[in-house]
Amino acid sequence: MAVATGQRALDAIWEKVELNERLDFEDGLVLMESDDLLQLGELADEARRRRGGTDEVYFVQNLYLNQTNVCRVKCKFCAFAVTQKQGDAYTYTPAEMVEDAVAQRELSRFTEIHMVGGENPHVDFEYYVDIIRSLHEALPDVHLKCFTASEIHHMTKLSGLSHEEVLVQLKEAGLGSLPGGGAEVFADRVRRLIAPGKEHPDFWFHTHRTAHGLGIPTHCTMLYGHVETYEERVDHLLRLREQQDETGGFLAFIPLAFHPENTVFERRGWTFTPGSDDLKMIAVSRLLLDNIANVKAYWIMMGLPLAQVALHFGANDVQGTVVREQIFHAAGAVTETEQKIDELVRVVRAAGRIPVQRDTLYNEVQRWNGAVA
Ligand code: V47
Repeated sequence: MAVATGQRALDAIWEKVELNERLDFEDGLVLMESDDLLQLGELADEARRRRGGTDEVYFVQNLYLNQTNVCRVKCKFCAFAVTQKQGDAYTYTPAEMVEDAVAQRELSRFTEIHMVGGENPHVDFEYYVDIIRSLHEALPDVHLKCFTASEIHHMTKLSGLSHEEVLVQLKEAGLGSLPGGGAEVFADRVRRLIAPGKEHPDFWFHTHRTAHGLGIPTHCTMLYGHVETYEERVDHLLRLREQQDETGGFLAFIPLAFHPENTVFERRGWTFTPGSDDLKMIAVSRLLLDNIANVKAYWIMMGLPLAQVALHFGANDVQGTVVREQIFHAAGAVTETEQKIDELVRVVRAAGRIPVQRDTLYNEVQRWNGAVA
């Protein structure tokens, strides 16, 4: 009986998808609670195509940098952050960041620097502006996608400036867009359990709304697979959808699967998310976020084989070449830290899709048509 009810509910969602009707909270819950993974994938792929999606799958040639791992917030999910006193603490100067990035550019023609870091209380706002200005001067044709909304909020505390003033100064120095981190799960209950020292989610929205108003596009994320309920996941996605209706500035959504190693949750017995949950998150995100064009299957987090499957569950982007990744690897990721373009192309083609290298703003850089070699 429960299965029939579940199927009837899914049938009603199929109808809505075919009519391009918006799904609601209850629909989201039905999808989250369904164990019919293949049907979820089919539904999500159908929704993607009905909204204009094609066989193209995007990736960007990028370089990951972390300016500091020193952080004042003790988020319980984080294995990356340290205090200033710990032996492995680092805070790079703007000159060191430039030297590193320029040396890396000799090795790969990345078009984007993706940079996030801890909320370091021992630097001032000028430090962040300097990094952006120096990187922009050294590599003017590279898009700087830097600093989560939490870091922007931290800069308002360091400087006494408003979020708008901080973003204006960073944009003038060369900032191109914001990554989507810091969102975690918006529900107050979850926030209190996993990140009690972090700012209220209202600030995350305020930062993104302000950025969009200034013409700075952003990304959005959700960190799932810890203490959150399905209701809280759906609520998170619908809050993002509402924001996107208002401002339209989100380029992509990236579901981030919780990695427990070296966190307090590991000691409490938490394990990695099952692949079925990762695929479900991709599918439900695609179905609910009808106004965000791109959903990323982040290979760093799920590995390339599952990312390939995710391309049939509503994802249309595999993020990028990355080169160095520290946040997920500190928490137990066993994926590579870099993929060459050739490998991303092979993986996308093997999934039956057309690889397209994009820039940060989803302009095409290069495409690979034709049959798999
Ligand atoms: O906010 C931290 C997450 C985020 C863990 O915008 C963890 O394209 C899982 O912003 N397990 C920072 N997740 C990374 C980030 C990001 C990553 C990829 C793509 C984009 C984008 C942005 O990483 C944090 C937090 O949500 N995180 N620790 C962990 N143990």
